[in-house]
Amino acid sequence: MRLGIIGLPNSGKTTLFNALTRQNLATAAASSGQFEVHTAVVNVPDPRVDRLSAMYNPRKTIYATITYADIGGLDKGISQGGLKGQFRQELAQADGFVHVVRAFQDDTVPHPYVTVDPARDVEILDAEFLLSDLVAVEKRLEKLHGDLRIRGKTVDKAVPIELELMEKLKAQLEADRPLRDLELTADELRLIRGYGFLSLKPVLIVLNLGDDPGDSAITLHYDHRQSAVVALRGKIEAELAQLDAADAAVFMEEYGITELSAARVIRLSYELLAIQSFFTVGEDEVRAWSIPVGATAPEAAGAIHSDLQKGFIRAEVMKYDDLIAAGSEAALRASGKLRLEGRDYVVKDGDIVHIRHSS
Ligand SMILES: Nc1nc2c(ncn2[C@@H]2O[C@H](COP(=O)(O)OP(=O)(O)OP(=O)(O)O)[C@@H](O)[C@H]2O)c(=O)[nH]1
Ligand SMILES: [Mg+2]
Repeated sequence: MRLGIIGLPNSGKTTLFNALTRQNLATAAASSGQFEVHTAVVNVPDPRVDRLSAMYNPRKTIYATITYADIGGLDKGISQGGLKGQFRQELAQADGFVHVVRAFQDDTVPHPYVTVDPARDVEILDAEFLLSDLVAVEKRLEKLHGDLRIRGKTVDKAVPIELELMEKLKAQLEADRPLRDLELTADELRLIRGYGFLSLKPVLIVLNLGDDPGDSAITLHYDHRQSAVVALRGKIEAELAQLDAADAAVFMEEYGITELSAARVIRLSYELLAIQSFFTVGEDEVRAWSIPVGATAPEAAGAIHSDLQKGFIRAEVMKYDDLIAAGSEAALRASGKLRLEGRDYVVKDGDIVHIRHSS
């Protein structure tokens, strides 16, 4: 899973990237405004994994991960005539976005539109994404209409279906609404998956607050599907991410911070992607695996290895809460709470799964 960190120049993208990934990339008051991408993989914090690891004492403990990409260079006008090349590719391949919006006042850091105005800034990039999608939809419509004209009555029956769908997307975009607000069927989503439409992707808006205590009152209304808003103090979080746990604790007390937001942002972005975790356990490793909500037992097996999906026989499933309540796997087995599930079983978040297979 890959999340693109986007935002206007100087909004604090790299600062947030550093806070989430514990890196120390240079930030600058003078934005270069250039297309530039930095990526890092982070563990998704999960107390359940910690607990299971304490129970099984495995050689390895592996958390679910998310890749964050700090994408510099987005600004007003970028989608005029369609996003091009590497830039388009980088955005299109993201599974979702973390949209950093400046809410901090700081005269030493110039704002590209002078005043600090989070709602306006969100609008600016949203409009760019709508325009980028509209250009792509119109291009596709042109091609589909061309196919209809050339081949006349013997046209592939998929063409009119896609045409109708594209017209629906176009109407949505022309009404200034993101594609993720449309209720599309699984079939429709499959049809358009290859286009990488930007306004279809889930988005987490991060309000980057300053240190002024009054900043905590700043809010933003963003009433769209598959989206959420969180606020944090990016600069402090980035500084804290550089410290070891003991020093960070002292620092946090000084600033009156009870919990780091970075961990919360990582979890929120994981949930926003509509993915969930199941676990495998043993002496060798305790591991969290990511699957889409709604995935079946064979699909979960496939996340581990394609051979396990092909040779799938059954899944032994322990509920996380049952295991914790029982105290050990042996006790859970003795109580008859180990379940045997077949191909149609829909795996739930927190399931501990052992795949029986024939391969
Ligand atoms: N006061 C204050 N300054 C911040 C905060 N977050 C970022 N800055 C400063 O704002 C400047 C820009 O931050 P960056 O993280 O580089 O912003 P960016 O969005 O990555 O900028 P570009 O990649 O150049 O577009 C730097 O000087 C940061 O130190 C914050 O929460 N408070
Ligand atoms: Mg940057």
